[in-house]
Amino acid sequence: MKLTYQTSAKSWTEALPIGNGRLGAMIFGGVELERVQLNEDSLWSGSPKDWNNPEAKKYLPEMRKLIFAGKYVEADQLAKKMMGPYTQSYLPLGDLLLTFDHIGRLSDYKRGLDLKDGIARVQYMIDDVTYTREMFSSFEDQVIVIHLKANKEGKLNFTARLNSLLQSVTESSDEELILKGICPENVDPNYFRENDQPIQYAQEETGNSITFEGRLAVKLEDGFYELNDEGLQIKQATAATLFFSAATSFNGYDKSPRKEGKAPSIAVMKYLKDAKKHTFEKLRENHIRDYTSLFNRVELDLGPSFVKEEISTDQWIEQYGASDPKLVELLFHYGRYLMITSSRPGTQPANLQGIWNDMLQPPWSSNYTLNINAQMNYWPVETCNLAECHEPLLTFIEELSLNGERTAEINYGCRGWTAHHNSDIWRQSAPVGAYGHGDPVWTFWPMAGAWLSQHLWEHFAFSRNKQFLREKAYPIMKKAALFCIDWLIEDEAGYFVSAPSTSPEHKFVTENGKLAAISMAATMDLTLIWDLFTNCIEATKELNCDIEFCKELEEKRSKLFPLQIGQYGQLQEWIKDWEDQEINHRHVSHLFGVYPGRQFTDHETPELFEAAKQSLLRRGDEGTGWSLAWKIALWARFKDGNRALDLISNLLQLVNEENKTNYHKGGVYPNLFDAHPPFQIDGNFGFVAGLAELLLQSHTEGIQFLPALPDAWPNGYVRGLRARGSFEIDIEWENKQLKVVVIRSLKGERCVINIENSVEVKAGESVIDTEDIANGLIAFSTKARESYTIRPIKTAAL
Ligand code: FUC
Repeated sequence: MKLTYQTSAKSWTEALPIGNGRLGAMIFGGVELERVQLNEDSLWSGSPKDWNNPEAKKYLPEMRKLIFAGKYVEADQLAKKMMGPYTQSYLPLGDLLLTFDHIGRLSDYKRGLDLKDGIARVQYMIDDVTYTREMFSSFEDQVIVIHLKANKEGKLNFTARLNSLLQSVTESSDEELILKGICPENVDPNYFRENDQPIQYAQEETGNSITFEGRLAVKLEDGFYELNDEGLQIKQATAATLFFSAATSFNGYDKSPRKEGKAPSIAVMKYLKDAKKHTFEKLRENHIRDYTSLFNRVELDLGPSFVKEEISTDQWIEQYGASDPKLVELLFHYGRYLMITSSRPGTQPANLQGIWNDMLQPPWSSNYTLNINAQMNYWPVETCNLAECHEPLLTFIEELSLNGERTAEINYGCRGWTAHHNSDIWRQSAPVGAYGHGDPVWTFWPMAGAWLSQHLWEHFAFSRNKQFLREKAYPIMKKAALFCIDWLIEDEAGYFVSAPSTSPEHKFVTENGKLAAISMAATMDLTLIWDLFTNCIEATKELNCDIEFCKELEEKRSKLFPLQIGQYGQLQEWIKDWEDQEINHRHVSHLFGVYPGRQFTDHETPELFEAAKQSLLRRGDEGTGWSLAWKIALWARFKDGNRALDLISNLLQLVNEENKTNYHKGGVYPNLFDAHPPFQIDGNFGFVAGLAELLLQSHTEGIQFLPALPDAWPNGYVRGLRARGSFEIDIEWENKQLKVVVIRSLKGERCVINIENSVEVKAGESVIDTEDIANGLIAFSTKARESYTIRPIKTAAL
């Protein structure tokens, strides 16, 4: 449950993250110089703007003609006229630098992050004085707290400074060091190099960008401090508590952060004033109570560790990787930690780097990438019992859908809402690409609304909260479906196809040997639309509403262009059996229907399920971080735990800053951040989801326990996972056999389990009636808040 190291961090991916969903920091743990790199989740470049492109509508009929005539390369060219601008960037707030007046011999250095209490610690000795630091970002008190201590009186002497890469100044009040600044009006993505000034500021008076403020205060138990505009000096103290908080003028995705912005000072001063009323111990207690209320919900034991001696986390990864079950557990718990620290109700959703970023032009703008990455971030939240952490994404979807209604109308003349490959804090919904710079293989993809809507449905499926479904989820899902209804067109045979259509980021080889992105009815479109229509159909039945609309969806779903199996036995990625641009391409978009979708199962669609497995085999076991994570989840659905563990081994390889050259080879950094490379947090979250999927699945009728347990984990338990139907589940196994399952029913729904053995189900001490239904499914009624124990019954033969 701990990440530990014997030296301070030399690079950012060795530093340790703390966060409260909004305020994040990376802690380097230096002895003479401690760097605490700071983030605030609403610190972005830009402001609301119109990115829709009315020209797109004009070109759509011509585009469709080209596609139906098989002129795909020409279609790609035309798509360049249908783009909008790139999104804005997530920005770094600054650094808190602590310079210590240490004179003497350094010994016994260690630093770490304890996942049990969400606190980062540094400890070392200078001669005979022991220095300790404890650091956390408190959700309850909205401050970053740093407690520093020397074990000899008056030995704590240091200076604290604040600085930022953004346009900013530092000043001081009576009690606080203040950092004030403004964000650029525009920051180009780092792959777009056509502007002399990729980072543009406006004059103070004319600007419309976000402004921000950070404040640092101190509370001393003894000694004294001096404060001026340069810094805060602590002298002859024994213990000190630093409080840092920050806020921005961001006031909603559709409001000018200048003219209609919030006043950052007011919020920050209040956070500090309130926090300073508490002792350090009280703040720590508040933090631990809040953090553990989420973190302690899930427990996991995959078997004993091979490591007996103390080992630093990076060496542990390097020497053992996934062969050590305890390291796999650590990566799992770390992913849950990262979710709790980067996404809490009321915050922005976790972006490509969660909330941690130290660059003005971070990779891919550290934005929301909607053709896999943002969704993957949220794959583990429902299964791993962190449903509250889903809230920022669900609110993001709602806001995006409002902008996306205008994009649907202006760009395509369609009803409903659409969004494309990228978004940002302003909820950009139109295609990106700087009006022709981007490649349609990624810019042109109007299916983000369909995919994101799955999250609304899943939040309902796991919670069974009908009010949420009625008031929040279904209206947005319905509008996403309306867009798809209008977007689909009938082909000559009467099937519905999407056109233009791409399979995210992967091109095919045309009949004349050219590479092209755009065609029609790519498998991913069809499976996303199937998923959305199916979820909407089920929603209308749950809510007993929209009978006619439900019929229309059923009718359209049955006439979606049929999915096909290609020459290699693979599930075809495109409408024709074209060769791949890259056989090992990192995206596996056409397998959406296996995971996270539910269209292909061994029982309902055995042939397509098998073909999907062939596709995955053809793609191979390599990939970027998130690609490996997706494959883990896919192998879980294919019930091959050993193959999934091979992929986990690929993911649990150490990537150092020096060997990040191989773009397609994932891994983890010394701080266990997932490496695309570069750092991208989706792989951390996708891995958590994939691991949970090895142990519990509930996407088909009948909850499955241990559907894909690897042979290497013969004994173990998992507690507190969640299944659809609002059940919380503990599973214990021995010699690869199910030993006991405990199901806590949260809403009193009927429970259906899918289990090979015959079982006995007990509520308390009494055996309850179960009903055998077809296909090895067993059902029983439950009462809300009651627990049910399921034990396999040993038959005579056993
Ligand atoms: C998509 C992926 C890349 C990367 C980027 C953020 O474009 O294809 O691999 O993850 O998002």
